[in-house]
Amino acid sequence: MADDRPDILLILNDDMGYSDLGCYGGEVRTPNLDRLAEGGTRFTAAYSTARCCPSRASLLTGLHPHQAGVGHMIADWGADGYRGDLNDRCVTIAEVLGAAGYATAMSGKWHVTRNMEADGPMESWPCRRGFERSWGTLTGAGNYFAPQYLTEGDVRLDEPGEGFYFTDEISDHAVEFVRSHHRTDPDRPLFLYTAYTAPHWPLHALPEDIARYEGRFADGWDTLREERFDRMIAMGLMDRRWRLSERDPEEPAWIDAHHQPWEQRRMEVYAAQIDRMDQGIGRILDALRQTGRLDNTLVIFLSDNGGCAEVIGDDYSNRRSSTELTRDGRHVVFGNRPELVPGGEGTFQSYGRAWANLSNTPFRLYKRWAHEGGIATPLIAHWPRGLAERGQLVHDAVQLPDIAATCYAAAGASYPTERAGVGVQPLEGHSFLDLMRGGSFDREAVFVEHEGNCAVRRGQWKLVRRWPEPWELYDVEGDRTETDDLVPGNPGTVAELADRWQDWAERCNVLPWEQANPRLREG
Ligand SMILES: [Ca+2]
Repeated sequence: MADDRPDILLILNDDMGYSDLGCYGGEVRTPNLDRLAEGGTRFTAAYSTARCCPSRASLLTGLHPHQAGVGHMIADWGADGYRGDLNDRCVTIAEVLGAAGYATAMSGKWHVTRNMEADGPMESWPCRRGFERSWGTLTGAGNYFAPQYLTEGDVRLDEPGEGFYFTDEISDHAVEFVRSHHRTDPDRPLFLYTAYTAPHWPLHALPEDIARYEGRFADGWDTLREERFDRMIAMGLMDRRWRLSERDPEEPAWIDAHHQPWEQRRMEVYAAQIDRMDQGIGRILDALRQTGRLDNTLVIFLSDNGGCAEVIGDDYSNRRSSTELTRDGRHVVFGNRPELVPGGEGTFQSYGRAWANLSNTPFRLYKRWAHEGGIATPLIAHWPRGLAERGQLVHDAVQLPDIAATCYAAAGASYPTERAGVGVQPLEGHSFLDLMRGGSFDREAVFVEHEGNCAVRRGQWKLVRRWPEPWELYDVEGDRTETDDLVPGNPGTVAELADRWQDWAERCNVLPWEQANPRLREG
């Protein structure tokens, strides 16, 4: 008898702002994601945990990041919440769905292990955490034309040659996983995790994609932020009562910006990186359509954190490899230098704070912080056979652990109590399938901690702090863009939410940042 459980395609991308996609009000051409949005559901209040590693650990396990052992990045800081590796008391979506009979595959970026060397421990590599097939990088960011730590299953791969562009390779491997699965085992459902590095820095894109955006950002970040916000209101993503946050006070008005042609070029390359990803997503969807599988596939798309304000300095190479070369032997030049044209493999730059401010329109702050600009992510879900609603918006707050729970509910898979004889922590997420079918959602609150930046969102309130500053309080129903701090008039609400955040932190292995971070602890 044919198995009628859905395939699940989980697509994550990297460091993209809340409103870059066309279907979230942005300038980037994303017809494939826009079609998924038209035929499915967009969430307007979905939350990540502000950075690559913790977000991925939470997404993959249905737990909060510190519970999975990846409360910060991939270094072992000597405490349970900060091991830099998925621990033995969590299970990945691939492990749970694999045990339920799914075929499992992943293409792209892993970034939840501290062990990346071929002769070291592999316990938390994709192939040891439930994926039957995997291809991609074990690490975080890197050169799109020659990424480091490329791995297929248990095997580390050689440096790629001419014609390699990482985004295309991630798409092509995902397509191949769909096609080969359908050839060999068509009746078995497939779980495919596709994790793009786009549009994380460096600004590396293909000339034909960059050309498509020539001049598109010439009006500058101030005008473009206003235009985005207007489109978001017209689309129903934003409430008319909310105010566009002020331009980042550290950045100049566009009319005062130096090096405008270079500034435009940075954003053109960034847009091209997202555009190329969308083209690849189109090819994966085509493979599912051509094999007759798309109608019964649950596709989920999201970003791992908000737009990124990090600056690449001239000395950046010292932190990684001072001898990084292009494939034809030239030195890669690091640094956001206006005399260098970004896009090709000879440069290594980022798009900078002002453009990240546009990416996160209408919100404040960026990747790393728990304000909306750091943690609000687009989230699209599409499943023609399972979800009747088309083009709807869901405004309820959801967060990363809910993705695993939703996958388990769609697959009818049960969450285990143990893994290899060790007790597994209870699932933290809640399935949002009912929410997409017009039902309600039973959640106490959304909780976040990253580098001492903390947030709790419950009902109309969000309590948030920027380490080491004090708490701020916002009414997210009346002021989602966090422009009016209500701490002074609401001491009871502040105390109650701060207590709830503290209870959550203690339950989930979160340490005070001064205590977690070895540099602060020992300094
Ligand atoms: Ca990221």
